[in-house]
Amino acid sequence: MDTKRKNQDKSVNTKANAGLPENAGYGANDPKGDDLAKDTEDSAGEYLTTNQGVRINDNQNSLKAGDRGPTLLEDFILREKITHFDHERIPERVVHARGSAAHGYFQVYESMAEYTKANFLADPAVKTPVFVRFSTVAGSRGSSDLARDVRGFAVKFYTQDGNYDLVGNNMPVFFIQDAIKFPDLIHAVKPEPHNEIPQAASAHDTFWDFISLMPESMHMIMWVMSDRAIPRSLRMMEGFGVHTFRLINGRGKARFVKFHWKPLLGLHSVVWDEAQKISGKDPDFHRRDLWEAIENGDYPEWELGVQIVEEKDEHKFEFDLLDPTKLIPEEIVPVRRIGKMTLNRNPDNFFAETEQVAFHTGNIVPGIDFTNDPLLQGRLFSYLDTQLLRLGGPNFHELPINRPIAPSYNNQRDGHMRQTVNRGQTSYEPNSLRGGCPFQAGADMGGFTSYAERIDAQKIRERSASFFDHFSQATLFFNSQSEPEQSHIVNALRFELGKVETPHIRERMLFLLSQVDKGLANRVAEGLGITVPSKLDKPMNMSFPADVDPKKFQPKGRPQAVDDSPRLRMVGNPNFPNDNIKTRKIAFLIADGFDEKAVSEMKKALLTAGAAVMTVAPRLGMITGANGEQIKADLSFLTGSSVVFDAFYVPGGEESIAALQNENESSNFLNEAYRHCKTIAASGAGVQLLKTAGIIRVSTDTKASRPSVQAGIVTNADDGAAKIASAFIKGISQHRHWEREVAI
Ligand code: HDE
Repeated sequence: MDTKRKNQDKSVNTKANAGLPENAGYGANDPKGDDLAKDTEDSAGEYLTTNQGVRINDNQNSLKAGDRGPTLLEDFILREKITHFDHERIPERVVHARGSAAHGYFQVYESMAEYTKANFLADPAVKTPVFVRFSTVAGSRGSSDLARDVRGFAVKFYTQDGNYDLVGNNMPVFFIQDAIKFPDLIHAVKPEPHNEIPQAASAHDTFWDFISLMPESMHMIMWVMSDRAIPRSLRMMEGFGVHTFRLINGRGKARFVKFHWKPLLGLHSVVWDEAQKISGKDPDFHRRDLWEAIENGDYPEWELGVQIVEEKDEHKFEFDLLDPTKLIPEEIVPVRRIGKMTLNRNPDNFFAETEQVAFHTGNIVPGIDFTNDPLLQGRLFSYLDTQLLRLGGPNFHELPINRPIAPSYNNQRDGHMRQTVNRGQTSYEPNSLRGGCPFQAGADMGGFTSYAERIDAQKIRERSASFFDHFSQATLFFNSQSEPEQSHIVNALRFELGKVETPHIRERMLFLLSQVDKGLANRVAEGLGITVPSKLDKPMNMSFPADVDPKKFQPKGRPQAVDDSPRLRMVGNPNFPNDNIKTRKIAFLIADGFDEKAVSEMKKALLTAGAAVMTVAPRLGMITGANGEQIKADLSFLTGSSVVFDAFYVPGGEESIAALQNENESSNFLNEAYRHCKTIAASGAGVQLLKTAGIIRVSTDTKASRPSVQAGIVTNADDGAAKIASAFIKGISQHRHWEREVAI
């Protein structure tokens, strides 16, 4: 790979550069006036010391009674070091434990003051610092990035009016409608409690047992079984706030809003076979990709989108806006893109930032408010509660990554690990001893006032009947997928349900799938070697009682406004034209004797188009071309792997191709690339390697010197790499050539 540039953009991300007073928020909280930038860097000190500042004279040997004698309890240096080490872990998050994060900033395109009084959405000149943590849900901290799973997409905006957290996912709906089911869902999906199997994947019998008893999960199941659950990159996935929130403007007018993040690199996934292989070859695939992109100056970007619904239209949809298992199709309420988020700085310390960051759905600022979505309401309690346990007490807001840039003044005091030295006599309000400070801020002074929603209701434990249509949007999602994506859903369900050992769980699932789409259920059933039951004879839980005819219990809602929503698919989604190859990774397969001209011509074309090129050879070290020019092999067939690349090029050079033909792994590379539907190009003698690998048939056609482009295979038996460069680039921009996939 080209030499990495340490090119992180520090110019926009500091608190001062974000248009905020230097040290805002820190002076008040930090008696020494330290800020993030001044936090300790160990290498800055000349001598090792203990935590008490005592210089250490020997860090190699513990204090012993004689050089072969027992270690002495007196050794305060050893005891301090080991004790600190013993306490270096905090409990991992109960969900979303594996995460990767980055700093950046957000800027609105034009003032949204008509809709919200949130100041960070009012002024296009303001760059609001953000910290974004992406995560998988089920796996533990050390699990693989490529599990089939939902991805967390949590954004902390450090606004001038306080921290605002938009804690979303890469899917716009959720499994359950009411927070009271969340612990059940998570217990079911995590490794089974008796043997802690499976790791980094959704559990089999327990998860599908639960799901098959919870018809409300069927829409989300369609998303989780789709390619959205195996993204190519964290930089290439959408984000969603999921719940309906409220925007409140300066005149107190409220509107409903759904939040979206639209990635400027488009929407891409890997295929399941690749996902499983990447989990072994590079379990840090997504983490590495995000880190390297930022190091290389390829800053990931997303546009913030909003779907705004007037209050008077609350009941005009065929679903309930408060139901988190439903989305508003973009064809009905278009997404307006209102600003852009850029991630431009990697964390300095994983633990201090990525691990200790504490998100909370309850962190909102004036201009944004909640709705009564019963899932959101439960989250409002859960996040603060979980941080108290995970971060050890009520002062986690003082950790640098969690500190607001807006100054915080209140009378909260003490508690574990309090950093602030609060001065003065008063810690209560109202007071007169300190002239009444700090005062309450009226709404005109930026004080937060909750939206005065009228509520006149009975206190009941019930679910609204408007939440009962569990299948219409699952059907809409499935129908809106392209053919290859539908096949991937079928295969995902065959795989996951194929791992389930209890027959009646599979049957119940097939019945639910048949309520989504009969063809889907039949295709899954075929793979499982069973048939779809026409009715259920096993008891269901409260969502689906045994004494109720299921057909009556799951009314399809009112006729859906759309029966095809192209913006729900990944292939051919009008929001994301496949028109560039920026940051894609292309492997050049070479050996001694390669054609230098072909390599340099193709490399130049790809780099100009924004892609990255890496050379893979039978061995590491310098590889010598046919005319004596040398280039470094970035990877060998042993250290590299086909699945971590987006496309492949085999340049000519008789000697190079003869060597590659002797190297089994080169054929494996190309075969996998072929099976994973990626673009492959070859020129000159390189075309022979495609024949050896069985990717193109030996035909007179490939001997001809005219270029050929077929299903993402771009060849020119003539030496001219330049002649096929643009066809190669176009092929890569298509991402995958699904026509190569065997239809099921
Ligand atoms: Fe979370 N969720 N969640 N969740 N969630 C947590 O908070 C919870 C839900 C989401 O990178 C926990 O700090 C409940 C929906 C993300 O640090 C915990 C319910 C959505 C992250 C928690 C939900 C999310 C979390 C675990 C149902 C998408 C990672 C550790 C009522 C809109 C944030 C922590 C990060 C993390 C509870 C449902 C997204 C336990 C009770 C829906 C992205 O508080």
